[in-house]
Formats: sequence, C-alpha cells, structure tokens
Amino acid sequence: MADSAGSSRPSSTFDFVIAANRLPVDRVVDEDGNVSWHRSPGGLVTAMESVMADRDGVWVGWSGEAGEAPEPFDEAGMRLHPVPLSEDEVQAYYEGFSNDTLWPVYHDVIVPAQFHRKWWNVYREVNERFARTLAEVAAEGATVWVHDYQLQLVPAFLRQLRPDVRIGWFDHIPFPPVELFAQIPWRAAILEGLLGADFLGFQRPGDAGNFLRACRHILGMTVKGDVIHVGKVTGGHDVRAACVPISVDFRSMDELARTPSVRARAREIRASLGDPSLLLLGIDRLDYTKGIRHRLKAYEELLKDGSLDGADTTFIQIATPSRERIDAYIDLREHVEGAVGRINGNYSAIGSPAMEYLHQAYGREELAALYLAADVMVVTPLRDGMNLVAKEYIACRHDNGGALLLSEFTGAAEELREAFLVNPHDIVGLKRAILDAAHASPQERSRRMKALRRRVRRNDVQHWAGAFLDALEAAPNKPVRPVRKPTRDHTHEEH
Ligand code: GDG
Repeated sequence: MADSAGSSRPSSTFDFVIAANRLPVDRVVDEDGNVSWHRSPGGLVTAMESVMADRDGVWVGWSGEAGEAPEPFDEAGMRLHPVPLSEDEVQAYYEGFSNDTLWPVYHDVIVPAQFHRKWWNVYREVNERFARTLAEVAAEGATVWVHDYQLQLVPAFLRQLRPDVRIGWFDHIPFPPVELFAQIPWRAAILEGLLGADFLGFQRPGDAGNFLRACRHILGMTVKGDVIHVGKVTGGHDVRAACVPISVDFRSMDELARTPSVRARAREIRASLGDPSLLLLGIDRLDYTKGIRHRLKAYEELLKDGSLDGADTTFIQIATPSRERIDAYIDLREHVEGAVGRINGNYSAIGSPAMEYLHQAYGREELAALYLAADVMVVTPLRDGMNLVAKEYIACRHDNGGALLLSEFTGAAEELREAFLVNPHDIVGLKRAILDAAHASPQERSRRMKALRRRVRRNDVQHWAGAFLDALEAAPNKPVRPVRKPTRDHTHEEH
C-alpha cells in the first residue's frame, strides 16, 4: 500500500482500483440488529479476487443502500470503498438513466427507452462523484478498471483529474448499432466519456465494431483498425476498443457440482417434481431481454399440440427479482405469472407440475444442483451481452450430460457453437429446437457437451481478467497532459 501524501487523501492509496456500480457485498442485518457484509455471488468477484491476490487493490462502488456511505472497510480479501447515493439519485441515475434509458437502447429497444434531462444530469453528477473518489484512492500510475454502462462518463472525468493513471473500461452489456445509439440525446457526451480510457473491452467483436462506428459517425473521429485517435477531445491519446469475452469460474463451478451434497440435491429436485422424464430449466433475472415470454409461448404450444406431455415434463423457471420498481419489469412479471398460471392450470397433474416458477434468489449450491438436474437448459435472450448462465450450466455438467439451448442473440453464442442455437423470435424454430435438444441421443449430447466444456475450461473468468489487463497494459499510449472535461451535449436542452 502506498502511503498518502496529501491530507485530503484517505489514509492509503492503491495500485489497482476497480470501479463498479455495486460493491461486491450485500449488507445483512441479523435479528439482533447486527450489521455484517456478505460477499455477493458471481464470477466477477471471484475473478477480481484472483487479480487482487498479488496486487494492492481497492473496489469502489455503491453499497446498495441509499443514504450516507459506510466508511471504507475490508471484506473478501480487498479494501471496499463505498460511494454514497441518495434515494433520489438511486431513482434518477440507477433505475432511471441506467436501467430505463441506457439498458433498453443497448438491448435493441425491446421496450421503448425513456429520455429525461433530469436523469441525465444526475447520471453525470454520480459519474463525476465516482471519478473523484477514484482519483483519491488511486496511487501514482495506478491501473483503474471501470465496469459497465452505469459508469460511462467516469473514464474522461478521471483522466482530467488524474492523467497519470491507466484507465480501462469493460462493457458487460451489448454496445448498440449506431442507428439505435444515435437516439440518445447525450450520445456525444457518452462517447467522449468513454474515450477518456486507454482501453475499452467489449463482449463481442460486433459490440466493439458498433462503438468504433459510433465514434466515426457521431464524433467524426479517425479510426484505424481498432484504434481511435482522439486528438481533439482528450489531449491527443489513442484509445483501443476490442473484444474480450467474459466467462465463469469454471474450476469452482465444476468442483461445486461434483460435491456429494449437490449431486444428491439434484436427484432430490427431480424426485420432488414426480421424476419427470424431461426437465427443462431457465435461470434468469426477471428481465425482458431474457426472452422468458418467448420460451413460455413455445413451451405452451408444445404442450397444447401434444408434442410434450405436461404430466411427464416439468419446466423450472427461476426468475430472480430484478428492478422491481420499473414499469417494464412490472408488466413483464404480470405477463409471465399469467402464462405460468395458465400452463399449470391446463397441463399439470397432481405431483407433476408442468411448470415450477420461482420468483426468488437462491444460493450457489442450489443453482449448481438445478444445472445438474436439468436435461435441457433453455437460454433464449432477445439480446444479451454474454449470458453467464449458459457457461455455468456447461461448467456444472461434469457428467457430459444435458443439452444447452442457446439464443443466437447472446454473446455466448459466438463461442458456444456446439449448443442448440435458436432464434427466439421464431417460435416454430424454438419449438423444434426444444424437441431436438430433448430428444438428442446421449452420444450426441455428450459430444456437444465435451466440446463446450473444453472451450469454457480454457476461456474461464481468470483468463478473461488476464486478457483484459494485458490489453490495458499494452494499450497504445498514455496521455501526457491534462485534458478538458467531457462536454455537455447541448441537445439535451431540447428534450
Ligand atoms: C450482465 C449481462 C453478462 C441468477 N439468479 C441467481 C443468481 N444468478 C446469477 C447467475 C449468473 C448471473 O446471476 C447472471 O448473469 P448473466 O450473464 O446470465 O446475466 P446478467 O445479470 O444480465 O449480467 C450479461 C453479465 O453481465 C456478465 O458480464 O453475461 O450479458 O446482461 O452468474 O448464476 N445467483 C445466485 N442466486 C440466484 O438466484 N446466487
């Protein structure tokens, strides 16, 4: 840890800094009112832990609770530095601009995006606050890794405050085609915010390509290969934008799924559903991008036309609660729950449900048992940056069993070519693919699963983090002089 020089700095600064909207922990209050922090599940935390193991690292993010931020503390082997958000900021920056403006535009406008000047202004303010915090905790010449669409203005704000640090940004979600991105009234300011980074990582080559095209068409920048020359905007540095697909912690998922308790639980899950001959599984945040409605429509039609027997088939849909105050999510929940009720009412038998729908969150062990129990994993997003569920399913299938049905519109489909690939908009094709996956011979399933496991084992989350940091280290050049603030996009005055 490098000791701080200035009195306004915290007691220490760090060589490796992560910024994400959320800290990797959840606040838990027990019955006696004692507060503790539980590490959130997920590959990102594991990957960052392994990256931090031999570095001096800090994670900057929101604690998940509106109001004053707790003091920095240590958890999960790293220093955590909370950034405060007021209740109004949570609504405008997080639920509003991030999840009701950017999220729909970046996912092909599956639902209409809302554009509000107030949301944008708060988004800017919160991004600036993150950048100021990062500038305080980063040591001289530190590496700063910024995550995701909530923090797109951080790179340029930070570059202005701390030209000495190396800045990378990773986009966990798709980057949209310029025709859709251009709808955003503040499109130029967003691009300029990102261009404060040295390296920008994307899930698919197509996402990086969309970003490069947006720089050319909206900002009129010179792009050579995957490098953008940002002479005017940020003091003459080059920025590289390339694809570095995220993955899962293959080894730990594989190990977990091999434990006797998880295997026993997998058998128990099947038995508790009346030992159906076919068990289908979906695990998603309850989000309109995930294509849950499409998969239920296909499933219902298969039951209706007699291709599947509801008394001998169960579809488990885990729909983890998500963004529950946003209208599009409220509508989706109503639709899904209506469909589940109808399917069960029409096709279940006592003790053999046609659908098991759970609007709850589960622990890792339970998820691993579900993956191990399922004959067909149904992953049908209309658009998804990567989709880690697909890769987790593969990591858990050490028996080389099971079949993965995967939408072409996920980042994962670029790599996982041995899956049963589908276009979820094509309900006839989706029905056919469900039947193909369900009826594939054990030899065919095993052949496909072995190939998929080889790929995910090699390209795991540690590989991803290493590849990102290597690319950041090798990024074209460091800017040598301070740069100006990202401009306010004046188009917002008209909206
Ligand atoms: C974004 C991008 C990209 C789900 N329910 C529970 C639970 N989960 C875990 C899964 C998986 C993760 O949440 C979901 O990851 P996905 O990738 O499927 O989807 P998003 O949440 O939309 O993630 C996506 C990802 O970022 C990473 O870059 O792949 O495209 O949209 O790990 O297992 N975990 C636990 N209980 C649950 O009930 N413990």
